[in-house]
Amino acid sequence: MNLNITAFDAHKLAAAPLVCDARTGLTALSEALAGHRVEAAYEAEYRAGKDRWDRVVEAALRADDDRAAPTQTQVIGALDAVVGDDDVVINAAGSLPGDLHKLWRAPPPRPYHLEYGYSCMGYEIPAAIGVQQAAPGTPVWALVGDGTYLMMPTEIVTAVQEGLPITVVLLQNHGYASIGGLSESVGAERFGTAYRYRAADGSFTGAPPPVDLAANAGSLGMDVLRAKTVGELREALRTARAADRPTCVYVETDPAPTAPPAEAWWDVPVAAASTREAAVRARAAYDRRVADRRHHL
Ligand SMILES: Cc1ncc(C[n+]2csc(CCOP(=O)(O)OP(=O)(O)O)c2C)c(N)n1
Ligand SMILES: [Mg+2]
Repeated sequence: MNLNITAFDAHKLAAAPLVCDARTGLTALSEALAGHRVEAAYEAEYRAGKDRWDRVVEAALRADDDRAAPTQTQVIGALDAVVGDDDVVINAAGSLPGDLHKLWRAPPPRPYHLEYGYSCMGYEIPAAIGVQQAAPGTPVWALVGDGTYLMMPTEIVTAVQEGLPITVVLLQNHGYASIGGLSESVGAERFGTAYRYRAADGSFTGAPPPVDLAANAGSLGMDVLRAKTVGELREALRTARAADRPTCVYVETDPAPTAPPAEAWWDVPVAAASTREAAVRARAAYDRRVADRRHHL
């Protein structure tokens, strides 16, 4: 079901369209579904599946070695252990939305604000400013990838000027890990998605250039905490949460994905006319998935 105020969008992706205001629509749906129960067998199957997934999440978030560099999923795990019921976590773009979608635990009332409609890089810091203004005294966390940070760090200055104690958790993996993976899946082999020097063969697989985003955040007025290990990260997150100034927690992570696979398929069309071997293979795989698609209505 696609609930949207705009008919054009409500009809996207072969969903059942419900054209109305979000709050009104959800209220009406809740009323219409009052007393509705699914079959007991379905409910049992659903609960068992959810329990299985909870164990997967638990394993993905765990970090047993305090001295090791954290993976991206362990950063999410460290944050999960630090946030309170009222903390607001904000994210929009990169590989984090997909990972959070699978792994972030948001039991009510824990607020969680994921802008995945446009997934607009650069949304996170201005959003954190807005949330912090609306909820003074509440810890607000903007989760920001390095590519996203480079696109729009400048509103940090506004947070500093306004004395808003937001925390930016900056995940440095030297490139567009998400677009790298996506481009590989459509046969485009990660072209131009790493912030690395060119190697002798012309590929971007050299060392990362000497770009220091933590120093950049500091130069814009933030307090900066650099975390190299899981232990340092936990400590930095706790310090940031208690801080009364805008604070950046900077952590290096590996670009290789560590989140468990969702086994979902994303309909991203693949070039049909390309003669590149990787693209031809990707197109054949795409055509198979399209043929498997079922409409439920
Ligand atoms: C304004 C904007 N431009 C382009 C994109 C497409 N895009 C989505 S994720 C991404 C790369 C994000 O890189 P980073 O923040 O480092 O996250 P990572 O993929 O490494 O997790 C790009 C270019 C976007 N979502 N928003
Ligand atoms: Mg990145």
